[in-house]
Amino acid sequence: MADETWLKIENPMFAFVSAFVDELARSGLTDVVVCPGSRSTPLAYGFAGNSKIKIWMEYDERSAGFFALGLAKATRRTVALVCTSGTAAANFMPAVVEAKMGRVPLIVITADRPAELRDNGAPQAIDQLKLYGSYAKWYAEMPLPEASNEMLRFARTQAGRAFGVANAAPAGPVHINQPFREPLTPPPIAGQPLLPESQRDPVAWAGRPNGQPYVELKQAPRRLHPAEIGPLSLTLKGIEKGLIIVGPQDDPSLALAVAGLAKKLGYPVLADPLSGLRAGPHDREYFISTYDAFLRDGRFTTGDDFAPEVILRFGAMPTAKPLLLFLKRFPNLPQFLVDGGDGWNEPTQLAQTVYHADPALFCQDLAASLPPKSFKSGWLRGWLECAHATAAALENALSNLPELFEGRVLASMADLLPDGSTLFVGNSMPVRDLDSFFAGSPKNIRLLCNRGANGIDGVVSSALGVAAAGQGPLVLVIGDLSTYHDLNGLLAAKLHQLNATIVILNNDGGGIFSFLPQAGFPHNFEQLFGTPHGLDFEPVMQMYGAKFDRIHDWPGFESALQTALQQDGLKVIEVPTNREHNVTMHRQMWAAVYQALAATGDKAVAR
Ligand SMILES: Cc1ncc(C[n+]2csc(CCOP(=O)(O)OP(=O)(O)O)c2C)c(N)n1
Repeated sequence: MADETWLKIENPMFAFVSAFVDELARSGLTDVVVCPGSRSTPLAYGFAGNSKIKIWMEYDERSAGFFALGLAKATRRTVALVCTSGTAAANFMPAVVEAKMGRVPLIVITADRPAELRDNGAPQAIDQLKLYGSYAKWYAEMPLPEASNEMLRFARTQAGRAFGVANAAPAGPVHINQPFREPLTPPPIAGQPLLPESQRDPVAWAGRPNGQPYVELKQAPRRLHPAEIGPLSLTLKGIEKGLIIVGPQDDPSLALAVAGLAKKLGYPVLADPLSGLRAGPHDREYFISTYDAFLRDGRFTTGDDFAPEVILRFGAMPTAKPLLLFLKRFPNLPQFLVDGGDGWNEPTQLAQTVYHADPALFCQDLAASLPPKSFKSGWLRGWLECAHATAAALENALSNLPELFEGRVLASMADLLPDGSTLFVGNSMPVRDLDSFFAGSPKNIRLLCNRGANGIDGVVSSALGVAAAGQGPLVLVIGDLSTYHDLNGLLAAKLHQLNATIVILNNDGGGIFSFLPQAGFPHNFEQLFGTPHGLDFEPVMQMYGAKFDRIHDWPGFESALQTALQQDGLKVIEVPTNREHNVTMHRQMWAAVYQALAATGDKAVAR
């Protein structure tokens, strides 16, 4: 008997679990992140017995959840997560929240005690029913495993359904709670003989022929009816001063579709760093990436030259605060929001119409209904002029800085990262600096961040999950508190021999708070917000087998990053910075932009 089949055949519990796992594989699951534990033994064996699914062992459930999230993000495929009963399951919560809000497909399978060991003081037993509340897209309490024809069909159905629901737009996490009664290891359970071969329904036991899934969930693409496109197209055709805004989203086909629509409409496109629009070989002529800087200028905060008459929005709410403030200045113009995942990403309360339609198809259909536009309007030229002037001013100001600057680290990634790499950024200032300073690149550089719930937790693990996908060089730029928060996550690099470069922007505390109004109240600021820790990361990084490099000047950073990108394994580059200087230098950057805009005079006026 082959190694893998002894689990499946000898024991009803394993026949049930194997059917479930087999069905996940048939549905398309390729990766599972498993955390150690006893109650989850049948699941662990079940996955180990399936050669189509790769097991990633992770030892800390909080990190494991984020590792699975990163792997799912990178591959754009569903990843399963398995843990034992008790607080192990509770530790998946932050990643489940991020997966729900960031629309990342996960199948979370928690092992549980049977009914007689619940709510009565049995060890390692907590209430796991609907543990993740509204953060699970779908929840199923499974029965105790049973190897009848009917129950094996049920196991297959639940697996297929879990996979289908996790993937269906909006993608997200599903939760399966699976009780097991002892014994949990393979020997046949007394009193539970397997069904005689002759009575076995072949599909229930071995699945549908030719490896087909038992059940599939098919979702029709959401496409607007021509009767809706027509009037919208007519409205937009008559409006010259339009803006397209693309927030965080993950459809790689949207960039081209938006570029096509923007050309037909003659509208500039404000592209969030997480929109997938800023980097890539697609046409970026109308895409603007420097708006976080120039929207702070008076001509946008109070002037009327750039007042739009219509707004078309795609993706989640953009990262840039100046953009939010700009939008709020124009509450009564038509604002159309397109959400392919039935969501309501509209915290401004300004939308006039929310379209639940596939964004790329929406752009294509709308573009097809519009005539070609052969000239650039004054409106469009004005916006593009601001963008170009800002990009040049920032480039100049950044290269003249005498000290290390966090923003320059993010700006430099466009040049330093090779084609095909992924840049993962932490929340707090890294994602904001990415927004402000990563101007764009014709290279394929994928920009990722956990922007669903904006947590500073699990960032290291998420990035290492991306590295595990093996899709090219992975660089993580992260703050020091976020690094500290997920030190446990570093083990993944050692366990799975991952190649990754982590750049820690170490300003000894939460640098973002120095930009907030709290900084104006110095009493207790350091204690409550600045939160310095004085940690030396070097010995910790050595513990995890990382190469560590603390750099002190800009040439040192560039050469350290270039070296790191050539090396295998985990490389950590620490960039020491100062929170107060960081604020001053950001203000210098904005001042350079204001000056450059003033110098453009009439050219940067949208008429
Ligand atoms: C899990 C979690 N806890 C707390 C916060 C609140 N928070 C936002 S930014 C921040 C400071 C982050 O510091 P660091 O990672 O060093 O980045 P920096 O602010 O220096 O850019 C904190 C505590 C959060 N977003 N998520």
